[in-house]
Amino acid sequence: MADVPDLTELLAGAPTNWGKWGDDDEVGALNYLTAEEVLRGVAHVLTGEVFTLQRLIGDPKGDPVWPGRTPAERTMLLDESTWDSDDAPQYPGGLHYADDKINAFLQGSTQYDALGHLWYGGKIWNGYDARTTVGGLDKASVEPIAQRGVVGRGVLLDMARFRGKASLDKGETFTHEDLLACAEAQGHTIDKRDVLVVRTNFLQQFFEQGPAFYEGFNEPGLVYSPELVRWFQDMEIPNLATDTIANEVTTDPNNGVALVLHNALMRNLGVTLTEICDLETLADSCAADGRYTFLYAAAPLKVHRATGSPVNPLAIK
Ligand code: UVW
Repeated sequence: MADVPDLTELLAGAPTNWGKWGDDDEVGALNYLTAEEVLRGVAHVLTGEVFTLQRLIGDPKGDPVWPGRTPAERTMLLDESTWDSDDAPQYPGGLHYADDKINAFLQGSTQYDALGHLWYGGKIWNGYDARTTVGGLDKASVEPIAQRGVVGRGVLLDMARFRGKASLDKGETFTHEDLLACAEAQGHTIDKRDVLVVRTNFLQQFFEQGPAFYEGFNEPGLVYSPELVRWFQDMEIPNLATDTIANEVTTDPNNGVALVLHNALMRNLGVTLTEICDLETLADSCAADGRYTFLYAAAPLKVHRATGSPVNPLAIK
């Protein structure tokens, strides 16, 4: 990989939003989602239909995760069989109850990335020292994102339908120009401060292929260019949500670097990333009624110092 550039080299001189919201900011471009933006989103609620965008944790069909991570495991701790035992606790009145717990990657399932989740060159979002991640994120964890919530106007960009495919292919790329063309074909614009929700349906291949899905792992998605980064900055995009595991083409075909946009958008511009969404029911609805805009609302869990959090985002039409 000798000729693969380092991210420091590739993104030298790339724009950042560091300092834009103060030296102590931890939520980045979510600052764009003001009360006015919430009301702009609410104006797109016309029928009251609610779509939940989380994948099922513990889905018997499987649980796609980034290579090296494992799917969440749910363990039953108390159930009716527990209460047959002589050692079972007794509660007045004959109370029985069931308890369980999950052991889950906070970067697994449908999730929000904290802005400090990844980095290059020893600095995370806003210029904080990457040593602040040791033992847990002291800066730019998911906690302040969860504290404020994420609400605004969402737009679905159905790249799979736009390209006339059931799902995009391994390593297939698209640009912000393609997102704009997709929106135009869908009959709407992408406006400043929209939450972008991009459908590839690539994870259909996970459910069809099983473990073979991970061979030569290279998800489709947006691909880095200086113009794309400038567009995200100028459009003040607060949040990019997709139905892939990592929101962008895994390995940039132009330079061989992994997850360039996590760095160019999240670390540098403070754009939050929402991954592994299930957009199928929402996409069918949008295709049927021709309405691709909605109120987007998400409340990641408040987990102290965490790199991310499971979430069940809502799209309300
Ligand atoms: C990595 O952390 C590598 O990816 P993601 O943000 O998709 O969890």
